[in-house]
Amino acid sequence: MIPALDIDPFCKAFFDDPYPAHAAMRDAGPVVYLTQYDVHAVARYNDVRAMLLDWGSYTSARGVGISDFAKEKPWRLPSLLLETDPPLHDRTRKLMDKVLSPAAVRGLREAFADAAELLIDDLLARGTFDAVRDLAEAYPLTVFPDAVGMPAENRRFLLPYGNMVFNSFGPRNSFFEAAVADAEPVLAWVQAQSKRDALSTTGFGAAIHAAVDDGDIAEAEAEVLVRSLLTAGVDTTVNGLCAAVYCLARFPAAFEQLRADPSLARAAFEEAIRLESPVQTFFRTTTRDVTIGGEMVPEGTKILMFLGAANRDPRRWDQADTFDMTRRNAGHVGFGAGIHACVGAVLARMEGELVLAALARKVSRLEITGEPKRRYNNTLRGMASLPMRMVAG
Ligand code: OVM
Repeated sequence: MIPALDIDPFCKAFFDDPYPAHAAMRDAGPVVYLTQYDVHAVARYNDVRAMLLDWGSYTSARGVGISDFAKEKPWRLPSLLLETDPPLHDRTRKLMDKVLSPAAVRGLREAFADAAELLIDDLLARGTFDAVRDLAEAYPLTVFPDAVGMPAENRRFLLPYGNMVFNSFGPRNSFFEAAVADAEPVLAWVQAQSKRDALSTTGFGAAIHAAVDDGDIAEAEAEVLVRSLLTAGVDTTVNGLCAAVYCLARFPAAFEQLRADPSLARAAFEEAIRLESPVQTFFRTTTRDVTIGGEMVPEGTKILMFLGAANRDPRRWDQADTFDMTRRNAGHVGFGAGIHACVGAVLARMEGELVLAALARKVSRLEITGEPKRRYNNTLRGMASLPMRMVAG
């Protein structure tokens, strides 16, 4: 028997405190049925990881949201990376792996480091600020569009666009409706920015379009792949940085540890990703009758993977709910796993490392000075506002 639970993982109360519900799903069994949405779910580390690795049994091509592309028209043209299986996936992924390679990312390191230093100096001069708007959003919104080769105008549109797409993986609830209320200009802008002529001749965007000349992909495909960068390259990092700053501000001993050894910056960012899991969930769809922990789940079933619950599963992690930047956190699924594992992780980790290293070297005190406000999104976990004071030293 697969346990049936009436948990709603797409409502305000759940987003405010998902952890009791995560535990209830993990403890109920390896696979559960969520009555409110007629979907199955996995929340234990081992089952989430196994599902991420078995793309043959759990397809992404029917969408990685609650909507089944075999039954409903997709909300937007499907991604050629995220919402595909091999062999198409492998062709596009190979190109994106090359565009976002460690060597390509390394070439940006100095510019990204300078931007991080400048940002923290500026925030120290101000003293008080909002760590969401002025730090977590400000940094990726500067460095990432530059790296893609985008023009300077309207870059903030990347935030509402990410908010729309990540909400669209959930049900058509009030969060989704609010996010798409004024979609038209943002969608038009994103589409325009994906075109070759809109992008500089250097940068990730140009590198994707160059593959058209080599005959590797079609022009229209290049535009959809650039769109993937614009979709997944900002909001995710914003919430990762927000998670890291929020952790360091709440755990002063951890911040002291980081100040004493700024080379822990990379590990601190990684631990924040494990603990807060900015991308909380994705769906898969079964391609055949499968067994999960001895329970049969039929072909064509939507299964919700709780990455955030897996990353705090006490079956896998000691002191799972504690922020500990010295723990061995390799193997967390905050960036996914398997063929769809985050293609931009090298870049995201560098951004996190550089911002946290600048904080560690320049700041002596991090203090939350007002009520943190949560941002509600069907997929992303993050904050809308985090009032903060920083002291130099
Ligand atoms: C894409 C895409 C969109 C959202 C998320 C994502 C986390 C990728 O358009 O390819 O990965």
